[in-house]
Amino acid sequence: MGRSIYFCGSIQGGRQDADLYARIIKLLQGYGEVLTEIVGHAGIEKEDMICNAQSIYDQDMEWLNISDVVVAEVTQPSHGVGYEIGRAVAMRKRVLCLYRPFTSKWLSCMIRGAHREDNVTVLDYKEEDLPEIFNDFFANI
Ligand code: 6IA
Repeated sequence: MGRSIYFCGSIQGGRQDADLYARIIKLLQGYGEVLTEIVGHAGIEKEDMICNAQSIYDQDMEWLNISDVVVAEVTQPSHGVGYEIGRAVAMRKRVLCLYRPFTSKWLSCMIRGAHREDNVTVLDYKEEDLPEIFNDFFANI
């Protein structure tokens, strides 16, 4: 069995980076099964978001629980992504947070400051760096 990867990206927080999420998910699929493929889906509209929040929450928490590793794109601020990262840290998961510094968005100290050598990695990146970042990251897992 390959790895289970939980990918986090903004949904209700704003879909500006949805195409980037889809490209990241494609790369991650080279390293395991991405449980949260929906995060990269194009065309999620506001109407789709009027949904059964509790069942989505329960499903996502189950996936987070069984995942081997969590990868989060954190440039677009999102309550859900921050929550998922906090829960993943509490579960002692290996977490990789990816932030693009060359935008107008500021990264929360609660994400930046969670960086630890052993389990939480917070990286500034450019998209072209991702293949090398993922190669290095997954080589140690
Ligand atoms: O607060 P946000 O919505 O931006 O939080 C985004 C994060 O929460 C993502 O990493 C997802 O794992 C999770 N999440 C938030 N909303 C959903 C969702 N909505 N489906 C699955 N995971 C979600 C339903 C959309 C669908 C009906 C098209």
